[in-house]
Amino acid sequence: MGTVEPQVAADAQAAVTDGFQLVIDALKLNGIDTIYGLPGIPITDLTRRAQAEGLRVLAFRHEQNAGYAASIAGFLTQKPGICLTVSAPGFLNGLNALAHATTNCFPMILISGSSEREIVDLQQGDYEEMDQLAIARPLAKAAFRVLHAEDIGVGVARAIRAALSGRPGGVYLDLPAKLFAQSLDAAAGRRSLIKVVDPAPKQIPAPDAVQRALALLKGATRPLIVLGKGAAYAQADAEIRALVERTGIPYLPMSMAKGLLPDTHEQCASAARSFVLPAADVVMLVGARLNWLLSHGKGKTWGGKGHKDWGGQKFIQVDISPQEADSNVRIDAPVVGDIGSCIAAMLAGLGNLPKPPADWLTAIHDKKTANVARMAETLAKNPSPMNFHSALAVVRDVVRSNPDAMFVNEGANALDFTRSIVDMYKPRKRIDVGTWGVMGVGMGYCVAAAVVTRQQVIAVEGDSAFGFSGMEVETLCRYNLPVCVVILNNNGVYKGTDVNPRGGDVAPTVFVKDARYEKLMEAFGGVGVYATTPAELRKGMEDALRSRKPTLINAMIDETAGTESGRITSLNPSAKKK
Ligand code: ADP
Ligand code: TZD
Repeated sequence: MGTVEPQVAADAQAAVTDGFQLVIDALKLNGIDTIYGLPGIPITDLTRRAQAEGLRVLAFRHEQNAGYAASIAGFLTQKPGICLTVSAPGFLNGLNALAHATTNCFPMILISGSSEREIVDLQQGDYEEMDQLAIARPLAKAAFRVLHAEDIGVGVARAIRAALSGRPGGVYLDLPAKLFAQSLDAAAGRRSLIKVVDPAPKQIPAPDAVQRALALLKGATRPLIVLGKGAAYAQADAEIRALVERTGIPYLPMSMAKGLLPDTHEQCASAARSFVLPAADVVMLVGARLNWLLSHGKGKTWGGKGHKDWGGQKFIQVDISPQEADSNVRIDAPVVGDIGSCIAAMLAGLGNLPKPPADWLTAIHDKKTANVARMAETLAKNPSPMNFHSALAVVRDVVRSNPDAMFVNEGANALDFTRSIVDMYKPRKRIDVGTWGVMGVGMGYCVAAAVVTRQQVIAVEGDSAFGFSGMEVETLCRYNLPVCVVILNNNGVYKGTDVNPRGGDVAPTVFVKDARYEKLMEAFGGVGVYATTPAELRKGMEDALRSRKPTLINAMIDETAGTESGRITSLNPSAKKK
């Protein structure tokens, strides 16, 4: 498609508008300023014209990464992240991220161009023919198609409202090719647009639900608060901090809730997780689901006898979704509403709640102290070759000195060790594999984190994890983003030591040994660093943060380090048999 820029200016004054223009106008009217996408038929001109109209259009090398960027932009901003793709294959590439957004409760809109409806529906073999709406629907919170230019305003408004209201999620918006060229009287076009009013209305909890929860807390002798990424998303940081500090209840942050209060906070029980979960008598979940990441609220993790047995805890669950309670175990006090309103209501009703009994706090404190001391010993070692711990001791220091930096993390061991070793100090700094434990979010997240927050970004990546989005280092360089990628390179998936007993091909978990990932970054003008010692890693990271140049540090670590599947070996059927 040829460039249409002169046309843009002409149309601005003209009495007619078209589908392209109305999509852009509808997004702008609703405060959307960034599109993450990949051009091609039929949306190439949409990307050009959006850019000409002042939207930031970030083009990726693969739609999946654009989609992950959009999803995390939604999490960070409470505005739906927009991913724009071409039809069929581009749409399918973006679909993974759409499902990811829905699963993780991130607001996102996947907008895909699609082929001619008449041909698609008769299955006559159109260019990139696919019934995209039907395919997206089960993976999205909502899915819409717009056939007429005068309905674009409604379509965009419905997509925004669906993505943001209640439990946020991924929304699909199907825009057939024909739509873009349709023209419409400009005044009628303007009238057809909708500026969404109050897209995520406050949901005030019922007073009796709040009372029920407070009564449970009052009767608790070993209370615990679990903060999830819903709490981070809600941006109710002051209320959450006030509740934790006024009640004096120990809290456990889930991975992406780390930093909501600093991980170094005296009430943080992360370093005593395996002690507090089974020992607690009343657990208040705030924006966290009792899914696999919390062992479904039962079993040995929670002090149950067998793997499906209830541990005896009473649960309070603060969540915007009324359907979430009882999904795994009985919830004694569901508090349904948005977290800001729920926590504010609880604070208002708190009265003079006594602090938790001293023996509970002392027991946690002692466990923490012992575990932290043990970890400090491990971190102080300086083995050769470098291992996860000696490398992450460096990362921990650098993050402590740069608490505003965004932090992206994926891998198996590279994820689990990092989560427990690297403290977060501020809300919504840590973004990672989320509810699915998915590999591939890395570079997409880096782009969005840099663009949305304008802060430095540090990414700690397993070598396998990095590979899923590695080509986007070109994107980092193209937009000159201040991203420092650290690959903890142990030559394979989990580790690099598997051997094929029959000889021939290497084992499925093994990669090229000593792969020089840093050269990938150099190929596009960024800085590559090959680091074999903690000192080299530290220098590489500090230089990257100082220069703000896209940097990739290939941190070579012991290929025997790590365990199969990291900390979730128990979920791995073959490992279980062993
Ligand atoms: P984690 O993985 O950190 O444990 P989950 O993704 O399992 O967190 O849970 C997040 C929960 O937060 C979801 O159940 C979702 O409905 C809820 N949630 C998201 N946003 C809000 C909000 N603004 N107010 C209340 N609950 C929210
Ligand atoms: N594919 C996708 C999309 N997500 C996944 N989670 C996996 C495959 C399976 N998988 C994991 O769960 S972790 C992982 C894979 C392939 C990579 C682990 O290796 P790594 O990290 O190099 O990234 P460590 O530090 O060596 O464990």
